[in-house]
Amino acid sequence: MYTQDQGKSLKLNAKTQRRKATEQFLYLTLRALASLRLFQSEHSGHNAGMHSTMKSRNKKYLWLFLLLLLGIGVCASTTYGAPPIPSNIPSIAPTPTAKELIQGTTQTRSADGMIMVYVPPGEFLMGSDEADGTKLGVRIYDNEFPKHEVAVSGFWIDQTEITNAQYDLCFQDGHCSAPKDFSSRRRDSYYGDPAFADYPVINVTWYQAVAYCTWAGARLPKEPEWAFAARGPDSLYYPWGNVFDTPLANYCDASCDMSHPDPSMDDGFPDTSPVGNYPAGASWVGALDLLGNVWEWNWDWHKLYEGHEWLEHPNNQSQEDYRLLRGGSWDTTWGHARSSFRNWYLPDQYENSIGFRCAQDFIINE
Ligand SMILES: [Ca+2]
Ligand SMILES: [Ca+2]
Repeated sequence: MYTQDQGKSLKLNAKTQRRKATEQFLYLTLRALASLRLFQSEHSGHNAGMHSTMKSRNKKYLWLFLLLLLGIGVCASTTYGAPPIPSNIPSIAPTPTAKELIQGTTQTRSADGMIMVYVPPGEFLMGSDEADGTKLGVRIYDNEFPKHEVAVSGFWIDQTEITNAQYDLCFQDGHCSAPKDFSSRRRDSYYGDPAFADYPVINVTWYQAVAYCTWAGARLPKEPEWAFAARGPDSLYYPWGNVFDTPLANYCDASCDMSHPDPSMDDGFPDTSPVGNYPAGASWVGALDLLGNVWEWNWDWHKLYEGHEWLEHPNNQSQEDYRLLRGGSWDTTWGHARSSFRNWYLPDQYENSIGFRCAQDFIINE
C-alpha cells in the first residue's frame, strides 16, 4: 500500500536519477572529445602512410563516439521517459488472509445484525476419555469416545444464540416458519412478546434452524467448528476454563424445576436467560452461552467418532436418524453441561430448551 509520503519520496528519487544521468552524459562526452584531441596531437607530423592509418583510426573512434552518444541517448530517454509518479497515489486496502486475522476479530451480519466472532484455524482434542471423567467426577458417554485430534480451518461463528427478535425478522421476511410453540418452560407468552425479544428463540426444528441461517447468508456450525469455538486449542472442558465453580452459564441450577437441580448454585434463571448474560463465561474467541441457556443444533448427523462402537446403545433407532445438539441448556444437569457432551434429536423435533446459532466460512476475496 502506497502512502502520500512514500509517493513524494519516489518523486525525489526520480529527480536524483535524472540529474545523475545528465552528469554522466556530460562527463562521457567530454572524455570522448578529449580522447580525440589527444590522439590527433600524438600523431601529428607523421608520414603519409601513417596519416592513412590515422584517418582510419579516427573514423573508428568517431563511430565509437557516435555509438556512445546513441547509448547515452537511449539511457537518458529511458530515464526521462519514465511516467511521472502521481502525488496522490490511492491507498489499496490489503485483503486479510486467515492467518492475519486474530481471535477476537468481529464482523456484523447485515441480515440480522448478529456479531460474528472469528475463530482462527487450529487443532484441538475433540471428545473425552476416561481420565477426563475421573478428573471431573462425571460419566463419559459412548458417543464421546475416543478423544482425538481435529484440525479446523478459520471461520466465523455467531457471538450469541439467535434471539426471538432476530428470528422474527426472518419470519416477517417470509423465509422462516414460526416456532412450533410460542411459550417457554415458565412463560405462556414468549416468542413475539417484546419482553423476551433478546432471549434465545426456542421450539425450532433443525430444518427451521437451517432455513434461518440460509436466509441470513450463513449456515449451521459443523460439530468440530462448534467444539473448537467452545474448547479452543487447549481443549478446555468448559468455554471459560477447566473448572465449573461459579455461575458462568445458565444450566439446571437450584431454581431449576426439573428432576436434577444443582442446589449448590444460583445462576439467576430457572428458564431461558437473555443471550450474552454471562460475559465472564465467554469462550476463547468471545462467543457467549456456548454452554447453557439453550441447546444448539449442529449441522452434523449424530454418529460415533471413528474407532468406537456402542457399548450401551441408547435406543433402537439408527444413530444417523438424528442431528447433533451441543452445549446443554437451562434444563441440563451440571454433569452434562460440558463442551464435549453430545446430545441428539430427530431433525423435526423441537423443545423449549433447543435453539441454535449460525456460522460462516472465512472467504478470502482474491
Ligand atoms: Ca438456570
Ligand atoms: Ca447455548
